[in-house]
Amino acid sequence: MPKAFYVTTPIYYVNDAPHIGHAYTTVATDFIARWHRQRQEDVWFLTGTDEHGEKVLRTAESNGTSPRAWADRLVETAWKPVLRTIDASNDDFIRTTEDRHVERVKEFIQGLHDAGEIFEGTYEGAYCVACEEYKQPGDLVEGTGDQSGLQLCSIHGQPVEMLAETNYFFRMSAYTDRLLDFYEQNPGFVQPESARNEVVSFVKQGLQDLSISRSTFDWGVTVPWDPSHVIYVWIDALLNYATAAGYGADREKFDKTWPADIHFVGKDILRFHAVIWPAMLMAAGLPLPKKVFAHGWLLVGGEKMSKSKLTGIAPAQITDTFGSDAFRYYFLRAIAFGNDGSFSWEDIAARYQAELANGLGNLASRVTAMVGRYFDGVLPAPRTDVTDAERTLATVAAQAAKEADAAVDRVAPHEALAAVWVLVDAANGYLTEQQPWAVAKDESQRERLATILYSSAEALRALAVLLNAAMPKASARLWESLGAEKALGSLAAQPVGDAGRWGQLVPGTEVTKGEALFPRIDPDAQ
Ligand code: ME8
Repeated sequence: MPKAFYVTTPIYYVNDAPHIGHAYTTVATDFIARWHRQRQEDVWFLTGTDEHGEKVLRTAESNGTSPRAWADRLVETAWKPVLRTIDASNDDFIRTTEDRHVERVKEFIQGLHDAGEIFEGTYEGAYCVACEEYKQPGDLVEGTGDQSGLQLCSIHGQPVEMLAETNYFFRMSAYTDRLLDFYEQNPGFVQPESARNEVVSFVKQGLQDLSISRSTFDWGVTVPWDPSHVIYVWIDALLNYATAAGYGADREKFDKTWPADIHFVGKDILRFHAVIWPAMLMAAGLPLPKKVFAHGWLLVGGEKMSKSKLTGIAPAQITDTFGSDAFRYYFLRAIAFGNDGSFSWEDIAARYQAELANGLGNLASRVTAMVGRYFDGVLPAPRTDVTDAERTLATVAAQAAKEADAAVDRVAPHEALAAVWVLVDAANGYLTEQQPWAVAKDESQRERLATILYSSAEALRALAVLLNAAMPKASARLWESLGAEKALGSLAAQPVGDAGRWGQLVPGTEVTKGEALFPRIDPDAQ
């Protein structure tokens, strides 16, 4: 049985509603999932919510409700709907409060206990509730102003709390060398390079044992051998990737999906995924994920978005104006994946106008309108007068397909889209040079006109296939307007590796202009 290509997003905390930072990770994961499906691979794409722990508990309490009721509300009114807003094609959605997760987490932890990987001990240290993590002195900064004299978490800028607890610990220190060997033998495990370097130098300092239970509150998975403790939320959360894949419950599904091919995460949670998670899996004797990719921060006004600072933007604020395709395109194209990137309304509006409306949209409407006007909406056959201009366009299409596919293997969506845009620009340039509207005036040039329009339609066909992962709605509409469904089958069934093969559209097919792919935006709407 061939293994499915398995990709994940983090499971997000339900303490608040999603903003564009969360949507960014999910869109990138979705793009990679859809691209692999377009390669005709079997893909399994998981997302979900992280519902236990002190952070969610405190939020629920301050809203005068139970954590369970709070989580139910946020999942149904915010986290699941946002997936539709951004057109995510996830195959499953896991909640850490579901039985299928809770029961398997208990079994996993019991297994580590039975294997002697867990011991009882005490720990005293600085805890950041926003991170749900004990902090090392190097992770803290001195407060200033109102907060002077306080130690702050360097990620959240909030004061840490001193905690002292008798807890259960995982012997993570025993995994320092094994992890370093693993990173050495699997140089692509942590990406990008900067993230890998950070992880390796962190582990080289030597790992401490990890506190994996809490006894000061009870919102979590009960420790099976000691019901007065709940399992530390991060241990519980990381296991979602296994429990959703059928670990301990569905052997066939687990064998088909495990291990994950890429865990997509933001750089804030890199260490959990690249250090703690593989150590847990080593202790349990399970195969390790193939890759953890940590992307950068999405910045608004130069700062990391934060709900508390009110810089958090809900995805629907953007999709209501620009649509989900433009949302996806913008974040995938404008930010070099792995680096920090800034969002601004001016930037998305400018790209929408230049690249989507004027670039791709205009190309599609010009070509389909001319087939309508000059050939009664029936795709003409190319003739024998093929020139270098057509040959060049065909070569550009083949090159775009090849380069985009290679960029996806490097987990570089921005490079994949840049490669595809070379074809958008080339096709627009081809029309400008060939001037089919002028050629149409000369009745003796009907054959030339047929060749130009067939070739332009072929570029659009290739674009529909190559853009389906980034902009599924626009690509489906383009496919429909080319009449390609009848002649070539569904868009989903077009292998991406074949997108650049020239001459697939069948002459005689009905072509329709349809609505603009990217309509003009009312400048006052933002
Ligand atoms: O950490 N820029 O959940 P979380 C880019 N439950 N990405 C951002 C972002 C920003 N400004 N803000 C958030 C958790 N993200 C845990 C995960 S996984 C087993 C458990 C994205 O709700 C980014 O992917 O705090 C980041 O890692 C994630 O949201 C954190 O989501």
